[in-house]
Amino acid sequence: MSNKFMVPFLCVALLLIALGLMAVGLLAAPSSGAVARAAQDETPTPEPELEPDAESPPVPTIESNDEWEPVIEVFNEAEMVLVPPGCFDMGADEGENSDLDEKPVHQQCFEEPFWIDRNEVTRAMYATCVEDGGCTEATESLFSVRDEQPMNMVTWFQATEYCEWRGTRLPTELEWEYAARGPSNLRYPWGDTFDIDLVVVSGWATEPADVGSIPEGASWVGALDMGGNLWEWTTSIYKFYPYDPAEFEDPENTTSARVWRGGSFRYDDDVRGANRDAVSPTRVDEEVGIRCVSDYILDTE
Ligand SMILES: [Ca+2]
Ligand SMILES: [Ca+2]
Repeated sequence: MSNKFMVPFLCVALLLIALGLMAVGLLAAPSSGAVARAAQDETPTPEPELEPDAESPPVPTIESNDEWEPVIEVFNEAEMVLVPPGCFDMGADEGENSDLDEKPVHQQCFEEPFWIDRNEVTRAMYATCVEDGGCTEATESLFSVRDEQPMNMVTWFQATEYCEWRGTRLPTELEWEYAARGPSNLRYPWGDTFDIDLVVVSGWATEPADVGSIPEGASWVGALDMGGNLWEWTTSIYKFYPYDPAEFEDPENTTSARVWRGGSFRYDDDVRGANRDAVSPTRVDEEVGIRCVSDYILDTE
């Protein structure tokens, strides 16, 4: 090619390259713009998070609560605490002011760790799910109105949908009780002795407190308000013990009463870790809220 043709050829080639780069820029623009908009959004849609994954380090099995230091991680903007493997005695016997449905005490073991929400789900967290289309509007509450108060007046179905929207699930009552009491089988999340200063209960509370208001009442894994503030929905079908997941857990069952755990701002000594209550999954109540759990190693398929 002579110089006479080389100059126009190079100009055309450069023009084509420039047009090509502009086209790539235009194609890229919408996604980067979406990222920018998402960053500005005050209630961004949680991005699916697949961590912890198979790279997560093994968690030791423990034999008493004091062998464990709380581990807190944030998944999809929610704080969760790690529950290590171990065994505990589920239920409560005579002499513990227990109810008939807590007997007999029976040992249960976890071979795998799991995550549980550090706090009850707040109104703000649930509102984000509604705005995103993952949850339906709840019935209005007279007692829980602030953003950081716990979400209540939700059916078991709404609680289930909320946790699934976050990529998590409701706990079984077995998981809930282990996270509240631990291998040391504590009577209350904070210890073996009732202390009204460590829990949001009747006697001083007339409405749910903002979540996590009493850090000193944390359970052995660092979960707050496990006793009191609001009862919490579990997946478990209400039956008498011993607990057996084959009988107590059935995702296809949408009619049987489901277990609540932890007591509420209207209760006193019933904030014991072994205490159980149960109602229809369609019930809405000022006293019941949501706490989610997640497997330690998430299924990334
Ligand atoms: Ca609670
Ligand atoms: Ca009970």
